[in-house]
Amino acid sequence: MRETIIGTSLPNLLWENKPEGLHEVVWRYSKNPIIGWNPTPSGARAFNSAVLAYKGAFVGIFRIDHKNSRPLLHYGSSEDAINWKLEPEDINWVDDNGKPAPTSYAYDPRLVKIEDTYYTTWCDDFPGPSIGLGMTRDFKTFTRLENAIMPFNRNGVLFPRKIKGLYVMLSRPSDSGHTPFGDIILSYSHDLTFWGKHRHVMASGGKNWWQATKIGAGPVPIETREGWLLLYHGVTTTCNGFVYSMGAALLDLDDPSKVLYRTRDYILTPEKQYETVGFVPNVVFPCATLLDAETGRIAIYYGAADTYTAIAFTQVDELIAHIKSNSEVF
Ligand code: BMA
Repeated sequence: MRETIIGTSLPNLLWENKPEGLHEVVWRYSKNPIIGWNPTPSGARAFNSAVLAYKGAFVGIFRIDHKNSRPLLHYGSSEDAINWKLEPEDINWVDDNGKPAPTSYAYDPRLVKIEDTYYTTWCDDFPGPSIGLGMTRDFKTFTRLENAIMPFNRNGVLFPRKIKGLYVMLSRPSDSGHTPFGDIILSYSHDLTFWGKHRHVMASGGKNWWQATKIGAGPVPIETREGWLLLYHGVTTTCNGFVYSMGAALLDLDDPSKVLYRTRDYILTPEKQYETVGFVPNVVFPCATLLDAETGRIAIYYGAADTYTAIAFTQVDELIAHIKSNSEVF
C-alpha cells in the first residue's frame, strides 16, 4: 500500500499505463471520448459530469444538455465506468416532504460521499447561477437541500469530509453570464444550510496566462498525506473566446484556504479533436475522479468541448512530485 491517497482501494478502477515516451503527467484514455452526441432520446450532449464507485460498480450524475439547449441532471450507472446507462428522464428531485422540487436548469454536477450520505452540488437557477445542493442515500430518492451559495456563483465543490467539525465547500463567485473573472473561495458550514467563514483560496490572473481570466474548482479534492489535491480549471481569453485547461494544487489539510503548491503550467489543455471541436470548442472541464489508494492511480472524468465525456489518467505520487517541482503560488 503506497498510502499517499488517504482513502480506499478500488481494484476495478479503469486504467491504462502512460504511453511510452510521453512527458506529460496526465495522459488521455485511448478510447476517448466515452460518451458522444445524442446520448439519450431528448439529450444532445452529456459532459462535465460526476461519477463515483458504488456497491462494486459505478454511479454518476450527468449533465445532459437537452435538444431545447437546457441542461439538466440525469442519473447514470455502469459496471465498468466506461459504458454508461444514462436515464432518459432527468432526476426527479423532491423536497424533504417528498414533494416535487424540480430544477429549472442544472449543470456541472459534482458528487461526493460524506459519512453515509451522497451529496451533489451543481450550478442551479436561483434565479441566476447559484450553488444547488442535493442528497441521496440510495440513488433512487434524490432530495434537494437549501441552495448553498446565493447568486452569482458556480463550481461549488464539497470536500469529502468535515474539517475541524465543519463541512467545507469551494466555489467561484461569478456574474450572471459568461463571467470574464473569478477566483476560488472557500466557505464553512455546521449543517450544510448556513455557510460562512469565507476565505479566499486562489486567484486567477498572474503571468501564467492559461489561468489568467478565471479559475474554478474541478473534482472533489483528494485527501493525500501531502495535502488536499485539487484539480481545477483555468481559463484564458483569446480572439476566438475562452480556452479551458486543467491545473493542480495542493492545499493544507487542516486549513484548505492555504495553497501549498500550484502548477505554473497547465497539466491538460484542449489538443484532441474532441476537445477542440464541438458545441463550445477548446474546453477541458474536469468534474470527477475515481481513485485507487492502493496503487495511487487516478482516473479523471472531464467534459470536452461541452459535447463529450472523456477520461484521463495520472498517478498520485508522480502528480504530486510534478506539482511541487513546477509550482508557482501567487
Ligand atoms: C462555463 C460553464 C461550463 C462550460 C464552460 C465552457 O461557464 O458553463 O459548463 O463547460 O463555461 O463553455
